[in-house]
Amino acid sequence: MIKSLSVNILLFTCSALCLAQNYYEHNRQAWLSEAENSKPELIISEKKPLQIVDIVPGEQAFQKWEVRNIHPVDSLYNTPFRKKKKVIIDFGDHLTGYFSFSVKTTGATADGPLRLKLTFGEAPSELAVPFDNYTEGLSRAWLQDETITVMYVPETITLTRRLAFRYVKIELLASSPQYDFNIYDIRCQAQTSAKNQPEELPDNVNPVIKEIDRVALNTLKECMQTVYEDGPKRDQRLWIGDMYLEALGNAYSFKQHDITKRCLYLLAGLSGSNGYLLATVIEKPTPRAQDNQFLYEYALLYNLVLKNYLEATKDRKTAEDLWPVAKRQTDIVRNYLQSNGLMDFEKVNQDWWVFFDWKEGLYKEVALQGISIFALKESYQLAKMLGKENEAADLPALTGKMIKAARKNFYDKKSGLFVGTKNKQISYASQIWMILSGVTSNEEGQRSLSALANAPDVCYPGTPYLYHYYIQAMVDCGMHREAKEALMNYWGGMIKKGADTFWEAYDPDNDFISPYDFYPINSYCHAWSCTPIYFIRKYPNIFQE
Ligand code: RAM
Repeated sequence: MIKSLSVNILLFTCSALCLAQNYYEHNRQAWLSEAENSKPELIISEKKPLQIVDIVPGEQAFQKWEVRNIHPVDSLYNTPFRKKKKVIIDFGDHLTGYFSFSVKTTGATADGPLRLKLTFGEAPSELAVPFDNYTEGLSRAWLQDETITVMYVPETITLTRRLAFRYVKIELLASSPQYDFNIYDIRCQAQTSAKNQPEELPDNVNPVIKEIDRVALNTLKECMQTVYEDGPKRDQRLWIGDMYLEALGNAYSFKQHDITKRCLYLLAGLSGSNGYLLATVIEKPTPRAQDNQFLYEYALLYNLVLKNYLEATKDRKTAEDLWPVAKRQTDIVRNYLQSNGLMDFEKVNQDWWVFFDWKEGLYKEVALQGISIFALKESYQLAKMLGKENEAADLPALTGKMIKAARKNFYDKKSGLFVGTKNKQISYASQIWMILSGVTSNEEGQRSLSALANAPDVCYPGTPYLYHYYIQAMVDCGMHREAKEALMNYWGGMIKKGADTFWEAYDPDNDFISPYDFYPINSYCHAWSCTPIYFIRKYPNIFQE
C-alpha cells in the first residue's frame, strides 16, 4: 500500500514535472503548421544599377564618406576591366535579393580564371572601411564581402548569398595577362513580401513628413520577407521587439496580416519548454529559436502583437489558439513582483536579458516596472476581448498596486522626474515608460519629458527603437507639437545624412555609434525604425496637419 502510494506520488510528480517542462506540448506541431500555411509569397523584381560612383573621404559627409563623380553604368560595361581594376556601382535604392553579373573577353581567348572580390554596402562607409578590423562580438561573416573565382570566361555569375545593399564594389584580385574582359549585365533579383500599395498621404502634408513616410515604407518593405526580419543585412531574423513595431507599421500601411499571423505562430511553436517565449527565431534551414535567448520585454510585447492583430483582423481563432501563450507570459511578471508592488529588478536582471535600448550604462529599473505594468494592462484587455477575463482576474489589482509603488518609490516631486531606487540616473527610458504605463497624469508626463532638457547627465536614446516609445509617450501625454517636431528632426536627420532606409542605431550627434563597436556592421535598414508610417497614419491630426 505504502509502496503503491509512493509510486503514485512519484508518477504524479513526474507528470507534473514533465508538464511543467513541456508547455504546449500538444499544440506545438499544429502551431508550426499554421505558421507554414501563413507564409507570405515573395514578390521578385529585377533591378539594374543606376550609375557608377566614387566613395571618397568627405569631412561633412555621414561617417565622413562621400559619394561623388557619378558616371553612367555603360562607362563600366564598355571599358576593359583589367586596367580599371576597381569599380563601385550604385543601384540608387536599397535592395534585398540576389546579385548577378556577366563577364566576357574583349577578344582574345580566356586562358585562365579570374578572381574578384565583391563588397556590398547599405551605407557608403561599408565600401570604404576595411572589414578585417572587426574581430569581436557578432560574426565577421555578416559583413558582406565575397571573393569568387570565375573559372571560365564568358560566364554569368549569381551569388548564392542573399544580400542587402545599395552599393557594390567589384575589385580584380587576379587575372591572366593574355586577355582582357568586360563586366556587364549587372542585376539584382530583389525580393519582399510587401505587395500592397499603401494609401498615399494627402497632397498638403509637409514634404519632410512625406519623405520620412516614403523612406519608412521602404524600410518596412525591405524587412518584410517570409517573416518580419529585423534587418535584411543583419540579423535576417524575427525578433519579437522588432515584430511589435513592424506589425504596428504594417497595420497602417501594407495591411498584410498573414505575416503577423505566421510570426505569432512560429514564436509560439518554438517557445521555451517552460512556456516562455524566446526572443528570436531563425527561419532557415528550418525554423528554430535561438537557444536561451530570453529577453524580458520582448516576451511581454508578444501579447500586444496578438491583441493588435486581433483588433485589426477579428481573427478570433488565432487569438484563442494563442491565448495560452499570452496568459503564460503574464506569469513572468508575477514571478518577480514583490509584496511592495515593485518588480525585483535585480532578480529579473539575473534571469533575463533586460534590453530597452542599445545604450551603454542605461539603468533599467524604472523602465522595467513601466513595461511590466503596460504589458499586464494590455494583456488584460486582450483577455477581455476574448471573454477570458476570469483567467486574468488578478491583473487589474496587480497593476494598480504596481502603479502606486512606482509613484511612491521612483517619483521625485521636486524635479518632476522618475529615477530608480538604487541608481539616480535620469534617463529618457525611465520617463517614457512611466508615461506609457499610465503611472503619470498627462501633466506629470509633460513635466517629466520637458524636465529632461535641463537635467544633468541625462541618458539619451541610442536607437530608433527607444525613440519610437519616446514619440508615443509624447503623443499619449498630449505633447503633440513636440512629438511631430521630434519625429521630423530625428528621422528627418537620417534622411539629411543620406538614408534611403532607416537605421538600427542613430544618434544625431554621433555618426559612429554602434552597439557592436564597429559601425560598418550596423544594420542600415532596420525594422524598428519604420514606425513613422504608423505615427503619421494613425495620428493624422498630429503628423499630417
Ligand atoms: C539586435 C537586433 C534586433 C534587436 C536585438 C535586441 O541583435 O538588431 O533588432 O531586437 O538586437
